[in-house]
Amino acid sequence: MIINSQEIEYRNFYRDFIQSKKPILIKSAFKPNTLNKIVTDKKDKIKPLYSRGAAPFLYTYFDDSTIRNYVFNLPIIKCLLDNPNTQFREKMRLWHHNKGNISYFHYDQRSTDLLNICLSGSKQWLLLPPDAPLKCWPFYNIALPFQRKKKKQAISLIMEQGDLIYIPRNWFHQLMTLEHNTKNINLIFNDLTDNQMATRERELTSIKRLFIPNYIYGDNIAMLNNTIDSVPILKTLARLFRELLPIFIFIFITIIFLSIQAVTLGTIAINTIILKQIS
Ligand SMILES: O=C(O)CCC(=O)C(=O)O
Ligand SMILES: [Fe+2]
Repeated sequence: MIINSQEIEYRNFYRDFIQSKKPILIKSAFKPNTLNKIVTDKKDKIKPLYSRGAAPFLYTYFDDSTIRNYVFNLPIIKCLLDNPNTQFREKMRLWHHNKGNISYFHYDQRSTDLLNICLSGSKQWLLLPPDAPLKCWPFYNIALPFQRKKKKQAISLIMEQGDLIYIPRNWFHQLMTLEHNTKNINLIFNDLTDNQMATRERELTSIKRLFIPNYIYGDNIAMLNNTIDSVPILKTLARLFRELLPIFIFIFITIIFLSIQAVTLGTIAINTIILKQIS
């Protein structure tokens, strides 16, 4: 799970980790100072994701050729980029957090694998595999609170300046920032040899297809789009029902609660009027 950059053969990175979908933290994968300086110089041009828990809610990608050239030419990334089996998204995301920030448990949508490099500071990653999925908010990729027993089983990795982490598609991750001024850049890509999609992700996309017939999933990877086509309509409808059920229950409980409040207030008002009339 943790390896030193000297111990890794970049040529075999795809075969050993990406194809076998094994997360890995590579210590001292790059020299962070030059990149950190480029990013700092450009801080007015690229928009980092600052806020607490920003990860799940904001998807602000930035596009900057100087940063892209630098990042995509780091030997380990270049090796993957040159591999015909990977399809990288050119835009990246920059996270800029202070100590204590938490990006809560979520998985990255669109079945993308992700690489994340740390420019400054440090973060703790908690990882849970897709075969032990957390329950998420309806129609969303963010885990519901609680589920403590499962969350306790997460693997913990500490990422420091100069480290790179690889997280395979559909793995749940939560990040806690350990130092002020922690910056990390996230790159995503699809492994074109891999047509596995998490069941819920596939069914959620199939629901989208019901409403938007030409909906294209993710970065238009044919293999994944074909997989979605094969979801039976009954499974799609069952998923729709399962996602809507908690919303209906919530609305139902709210209506009952408000009705009880209204009846109680009404009774109090009537009693007050009667008491006034008696006296
Ligand atoms: O750094 C963070 O807080 C969030 C990173 C993340 O979720 C990602 O790279 O996918
Ligand atoms: Fe993420």
